[in-house]
Amino acid sequence: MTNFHISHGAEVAAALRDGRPVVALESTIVSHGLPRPDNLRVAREIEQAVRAAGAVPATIGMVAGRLVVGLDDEELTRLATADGVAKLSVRDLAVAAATGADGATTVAATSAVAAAAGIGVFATGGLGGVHREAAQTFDESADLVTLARTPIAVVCAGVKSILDVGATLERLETLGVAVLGYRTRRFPGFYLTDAGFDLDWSVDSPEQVADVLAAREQQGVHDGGLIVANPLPVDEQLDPALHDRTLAEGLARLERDGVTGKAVTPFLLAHFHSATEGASLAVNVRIILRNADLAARVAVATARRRA
Ligand code: PSU
Ligand code: MN
Repeated sequence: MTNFHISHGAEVAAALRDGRPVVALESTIVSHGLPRPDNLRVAREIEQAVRAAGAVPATIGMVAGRLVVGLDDEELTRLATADGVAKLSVRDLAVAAATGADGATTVAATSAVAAAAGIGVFATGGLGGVHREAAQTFDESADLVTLARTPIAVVCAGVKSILDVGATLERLETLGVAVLGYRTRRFPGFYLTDAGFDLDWSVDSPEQVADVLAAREQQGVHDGGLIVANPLPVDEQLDPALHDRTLAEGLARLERDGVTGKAVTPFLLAHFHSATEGASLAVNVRIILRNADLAARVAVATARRRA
């Protein structure tokens, strides 16, 4: 019978066996979220940022039907450069494996696979969420429902303003996903430091996030995700006027071109990257590297607690 088990990169397998800190990373950001050719360079820089902070990076993706936790450089290059890499959410994983596809995992799929592999911390840029017009389209990212049932801490810079941020926060509350601001009580808006909404909780250090994770385990109430929202400093955010202009234009194009379903998010991200002539890319990279660093420090603090 064909073997559909998860494959582990050698370094990730050794780290998990020895209880050393590991940080999961997603591949949709690489294949569908960042423009080529920068995407491959950035994917490597993210892994480097995790290493620099003392953890082992485990980028997750699917290569010819093989679900890999800890892609090697050749596999990462393939997902960054090949044509026809599918965007895989949780529901797609088994179908893609059975049909031998190449695929990049979203936040939802990466979280589910990471948790199954025993990884408790995940770094990304922005989460998916409730899209604008969702009352008509029902377009809500599977990231939200997946985080409701997946025990993992996700370090991100909130959600992009391409989404309905208020509705996304309401859904996270309903779904039982805790949202902690990292040194802030305001929910970040990815390119923007502040998306305009208050948070109930703020944590000040990686150790405090590790305490929250330990408390959940000791309480026995830990089947869901935990979001650590890490904002960019104000002086590093995208110029708000440029942001607002680009967003309005992107939403108009979306409607004009009739883009729907899983193509919506990559379409809007690509619009930002081309319309801002690289400004949004630079901000995006900065966000991911900061999140990779913080996630690695959370993983280190968690591993120390367990040692
Ligand atoms: N938001 C971003 N950048 C991204 C994504 C979201 O700011 O690259 C990607 C993530 O992989 C996320 C996915 O899980 O898009 C959400 O897509 P959808 O809205 O189709 O669920
Ligand atoms: Mn969607």
